[in-house]
Amino acid sequence: MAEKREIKRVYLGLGSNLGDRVENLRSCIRILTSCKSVRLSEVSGVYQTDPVGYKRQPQFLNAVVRIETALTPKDLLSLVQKIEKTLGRKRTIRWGPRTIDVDILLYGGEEIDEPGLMIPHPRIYDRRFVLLPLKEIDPDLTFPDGRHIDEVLDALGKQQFVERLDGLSLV
Ligand code: X6L
Ligand code: MG
Ligand code: MG
Repeated sequence: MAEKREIKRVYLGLGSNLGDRVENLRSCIRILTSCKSVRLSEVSGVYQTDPVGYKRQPQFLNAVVRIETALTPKDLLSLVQKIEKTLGRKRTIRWGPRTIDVDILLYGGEEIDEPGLMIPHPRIYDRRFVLLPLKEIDPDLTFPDGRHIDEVLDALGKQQFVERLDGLSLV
């Protein structure tokens, strides 16, 4: 018998700004639900967002999903990278346009700092395009550093344009 691992609650950030953005997000979720090692438990709405980082690129659609999984952080990273590849992600310019981006935002309450794998995702605290869909799923979320999601959002202000699109469901 293989060793049993604990099941962790994990939040993934999804983003797309190339091709059929809604279909890219839906395909990503469909692949996740087809994985035996993953249970999809929540899906946020869809947010249209101004690009952050490299600004001369199309607007993004962003969303957050919550999953329960026994995969290790490294195995989960391999899985999301495989999904990005399947959905046609090409590594071109840094912070440039992509068909799909899947980021591991939070993994249980853990803090992980390994080469190529930082959890919580290092830029989670200054991105409204991540924080707003996260809050939609879990309005009482607290981060591993003990801060409540509202504290983080209040500290950030409103500088990044983020708009929730009504009537658009990913599942
Ligand atoms: C200074 C320098 C300030 C760089 C910010 C921010 C870099 C975010 C990269 C930054 C900086 C990123 C998305 C995006 C990207 C997305 C929206 C990134 C990676 N991904 N903008 N920009 N949604 N709205 O998913 O997040 S590139
Ligand atoms: Mg990424
Ligand atoms: Mg990202």
